Amino acid sequence: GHTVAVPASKVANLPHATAVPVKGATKTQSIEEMAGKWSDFSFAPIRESQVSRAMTRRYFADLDAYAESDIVIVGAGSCGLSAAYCLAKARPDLKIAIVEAGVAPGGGAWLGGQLFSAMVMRKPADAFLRELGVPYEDDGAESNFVVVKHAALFTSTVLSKVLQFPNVKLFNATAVEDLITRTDGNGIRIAGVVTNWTLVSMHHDDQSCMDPNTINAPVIISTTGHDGPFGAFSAKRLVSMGGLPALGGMRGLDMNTAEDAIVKGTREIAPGLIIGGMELSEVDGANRMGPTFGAMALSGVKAAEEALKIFDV
Ligand code: AHZ
Repeated sequence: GHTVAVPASKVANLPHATAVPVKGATKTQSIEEMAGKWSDFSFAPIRESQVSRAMTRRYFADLDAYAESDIVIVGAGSCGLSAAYCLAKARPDLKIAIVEAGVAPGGGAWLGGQLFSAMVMRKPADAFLRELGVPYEDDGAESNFVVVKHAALFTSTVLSKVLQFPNVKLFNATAVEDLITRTDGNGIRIAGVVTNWTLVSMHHDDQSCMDPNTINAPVIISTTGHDGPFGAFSAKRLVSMGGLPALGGMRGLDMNTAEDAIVKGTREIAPGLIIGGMELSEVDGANRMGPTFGAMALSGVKAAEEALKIFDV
């Protein structure tokens, strides 16, 4: 085996040496203290039911707490995660539920484009990278864009920050199947989301009695991406329920036009429903931009701003 010895004097100065104290834990150790002592090694004992309860108790407490949320973000791609970050940071008093159909949050932002690693962000979206503390390369004053060496570095950073906010809960592997609506004299108001396990949503045709669950919230931010197997969900549902006359339909690729249009157009499409990111291209008939992600980050920033306007009323 290969072990790396860390001098004892330095251990206390490493940030990860400060373990979070766990209630009832026998002893808090650093990984450096374990080094070279594997023959005496054993985990603290556990019973299987404790693992079950540790997970289920928290999950059901979250389902209970977030059944009434302040904001639901549908889709945890680059736009949804950017919106979540801004909202959770600005308003620690608001309960923010993120519902993501996939097991893995991040949407299309794990690669920069095709199967390439680097992620391009046009200026001034570099401001959002500085806000997150994501390192990037800038070719200097001549360059109108910056490059993050791997898209996964952006996505994992924004994701880890979002998940650390105490007022955010991510329900992944969970699909939004419908919108909760209220009708008053002024038409339809969106008042929450109807959810189901994604695997259940995929089997409504061959299994019965798999009714969904719900989350009530006065503001929904939908960022489900452009039309595809899961994409543009809320926009399409809004059309089918008569809340929007028709979809504009995403147009062909034009980076310059597309990114400005998505950021500027991010808004409350129907009362209580803000649409951002590439889902918006289906509403407005905007172009796609391909592998440039600045508009996704800044559409998220704007979606958060639009949501807070609703709360400030
Ligand atoms: O799983 C979807 C993905 O993670 C999720 N999602 C879709 N429908 C859902 C539903 N319930 C819950 N009904 C749902 N979750 O939404 C996420 C969308 O992420 P994305 O990366 O596809 O969208 P985005 O708008 O954040 O980023 C778009 C990135 C693109 S596409 C593009 C082009 O095609 O030209 N260019 C860019 C930068």
